[in-house]
Amino acid sequence: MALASNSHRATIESKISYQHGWNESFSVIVGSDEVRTGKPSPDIFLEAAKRLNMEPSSSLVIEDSVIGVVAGKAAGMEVVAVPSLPKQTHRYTAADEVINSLLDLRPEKWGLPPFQDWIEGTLPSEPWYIGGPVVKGLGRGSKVLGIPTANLSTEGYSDVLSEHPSGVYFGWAGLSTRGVYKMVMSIGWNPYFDNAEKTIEPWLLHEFDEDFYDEELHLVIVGYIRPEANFPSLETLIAKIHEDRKVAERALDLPLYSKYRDDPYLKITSSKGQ
Ligand code: ADP
Ligand code: RBF
Ligand code: MG
Repeated sequence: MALASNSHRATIESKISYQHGWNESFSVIVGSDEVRTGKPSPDIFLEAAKRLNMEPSSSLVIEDSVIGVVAGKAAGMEVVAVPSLPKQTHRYTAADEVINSLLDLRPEKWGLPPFQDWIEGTLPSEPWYIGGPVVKGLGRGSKVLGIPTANLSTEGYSDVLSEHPSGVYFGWAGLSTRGVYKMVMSIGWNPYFDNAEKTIEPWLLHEFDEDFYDEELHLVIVGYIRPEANFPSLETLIAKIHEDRKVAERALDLPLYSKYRDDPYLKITSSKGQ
C-alpha cells in the first residue's frame, strides 16, 4: 500500500505524523517533488507502483480529486473515486467506480481481501450522539412511503455531520417520556427526492398510536448500513428501507450493539448532544 500525493514528501510526512500508525501503514510514500510532473500526469502513480514492485495494471488507485482520477487512469490503473464534495460525482466519470465515502470501499470488488470489520451487514462505529426536539419534515415519510421519520434539526450539528458521511445508519432512540427503541435512519439529501437540504430522518422501530412532534428525542448511533441511493421506483425505495429495518433489528440484538441501549444519553432530558 502506497501513499501518492501532489504534496511534497516532507509535507506528507509531517501531516501523517499526527495520525497514530499511518506512517507504518504505507510501505511506499511518493511526493510530487520526487517525480518530474505531478497529477494529472501519471508520474506519481507510476513511481509508486515501481517502488512497490507492482504492475500499474494490477494497482488500484483511491482518489478524492478529479486530477488524481485522471492521473490514475493515465497510469493504466483502476481507480475508485471518493469525491471530497457532495453532489460532484458527475465530474468523476473517468473513474472505474465512484463511491460516497470510504465506508463504501469494497476491496473484494478489486481482487483484494475484504475488510473484516463488517458484521451481519453492518459496520460498527464508535457511538455518536444527536438529539433535540422532533421537528416537522417535508411531510412525506408517512404519506408517500408509509414510513414515518421523526426528523431532527441539523442546526448545531454541522461538526458531527461533517465527520460522518451521508448514508443509512442505525442505533438506539430515547424519547423523553416514552422509552428507548431500536432505530434505523437516513442522513443526507435523499437522492430519490433530490432534496436541497440535508435531513436527519430516524425511523423508530415501534408502533406509536400518536405523533410526538416537539418531544425530546436522543439518538445513539452505533453503526453504518449503506450509502443513500437513488431507486427506479418508489416501491423499490420502500422495499430497501424495510430491508434496512430488518438488518438493524437483528444487529441491535448483538451484544456489541445492544449494550448501548443503557447509555445514559438516552434517558436524560438535556437538549443537546455532543
Ligand atoms: P415529517 O415529514 O413531519 O417528519 P413524517 O410523515 O415523516 O412527517 O412523520 C413523522 C412523525 O410521525 C414523527 O415526527 C412522529 O411524531 C410520528 N411518528 C409516529 N410513529 C413513528 C415512528 N415509528 N418513527 C418515527 N416517527 C413516528
Ligand atoms: N431516501 C433516498 O432517497 N434514498 C435512500 O437510500 C434512502 N434510504 C433510507 C433509509 C432509511 C432507513 C430511512 C428511514 C429513510 C431512507 N430514505 C432514503 C429517506 C426517505 O426518502 C425519507 O425518509 C422520506 O423522503 C421522508 O422525508
Ligand atoms: Mg419525517
